[in-house]
Parts: sequence; C-alpha cells; structure tokens
Amino acid sequence: MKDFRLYAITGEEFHPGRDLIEVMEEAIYGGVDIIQLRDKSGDKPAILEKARALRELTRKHGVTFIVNDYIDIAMEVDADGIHLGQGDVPLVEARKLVGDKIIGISTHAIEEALLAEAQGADYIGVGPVFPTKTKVDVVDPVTVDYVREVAGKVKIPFVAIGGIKLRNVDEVIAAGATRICAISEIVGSSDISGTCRSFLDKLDKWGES
Ligand code: 3NM
Repeated sequence: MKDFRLYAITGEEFHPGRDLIEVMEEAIYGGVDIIQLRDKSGDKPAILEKARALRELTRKHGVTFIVNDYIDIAMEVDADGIHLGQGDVPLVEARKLVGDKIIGISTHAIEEALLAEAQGADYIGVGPVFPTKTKVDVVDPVTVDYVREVAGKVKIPFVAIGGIKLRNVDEVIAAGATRICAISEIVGSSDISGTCRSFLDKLDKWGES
C-alpha cells in the first residue's frame, strides 16, 4: 500500500450540524493520507451513500479510502481497503473476499499484531494508546509501551490510535510511531486543517531527529 502518516477516521458525533464530506475535505486540505468511514449506526443505506460520497472525495484528492465493518460496501464503492476489528470476519476469510485491496486490523496485544502480520495484513492499528470515549467496547489502554513493542517487533506498517491529541502525540512518536490516527482530535476541532498540519509538523520534526 501507499505509505501514510496521518490517518483520519469519521466521527459524526463530534461535528453535530456539520456536513461529513465538508469536514473530511478539511482534513484532506490539512494533509491526511487516509480516510476511514466508521459508522456504527447500522443504517446500511445511509452508510452506502456516505461511502459513495467519500469515495468520490478521496479519489478527487488522491487520498486512500478505507471502509470499516462492511466488506460489501467497500467492494461496491471500490474503496481501497477495509478495516477489521478482532471480532470481525477472520483476516484470511476477508482476504479471499477483497483480493489485493488493503486490509487493516485493530490489535491490542503483541500476539494479535504478530498474527495479523503472519496472515498478510497490510497494516495494523495499535491501541488504544490512551483512554478514549470514542470507541465504547474497547479494551483498557495499551499505553506507549505497546507502541514501543510493536515498533521493535513488527515489520508491516502500524498506526497508533486511541486518545491521541496534539498535547500527547510527542510521547507516542517518541515510542516509535511514525503513523498516527485520531478521530475526536481531528474531526471535533474548530480548525480541522490546522490540527492535521500540526500533527504532521510533529511527525516531521521527529522524523528529522
Ligand atoms: N479504535 P479518538 S481506539 C476507533 O484501539 C478506535 O483499536 C481504537 O478515537 C483501537 O481518536 C479508537 O477520538 C477510537 O480517541 C479513537
């Protein structure tokens, strides 16, 4: 897959009254490389419609587009890939369905990370690094220690996620993360593009040292 540094996930609860596409376009102007549609409403027709609109937007800007949970919707709109949770369709089954599309999977422990790598995941999520209210069923924070462990042992790309803010991201980068994902800090910001640029500046600064 095309490499990436800043990964934004949709979270409409953080921008009430603001249009999803407008919000994600601001994130794109701020420099995000990947957008994931994550929608837990269960309203499939609405999710399909959002997926179509985000596919159009991301294609226009050359940004990678990932769909969470719905492999069928990802295939229907020709997303670049899918993101799986540990409780979802097993990775090997998903691979049969999506062919060479990107498969990402959330991991919360090194055993899960190494298994995902062995089974051919294209990238893994590593988190939640810090406490987060955004994901309700998530495990306890894995802390930056897990980031450090993955950085030392896993060869495929990994993205740190969960409670990551501009004020605490330095710690995550210091532990070895070169790719960052955030929901509330990005889409809930009053200056979405500026927040994205600040994340990227921090990644750049650390990359030079
Ligand atoms: N997955 P925020 S944490 C969607 O650890 C998600 O796998 C996580 O939202 C994981 O940036 C998380 O607002 C929520 O904390 C991230």
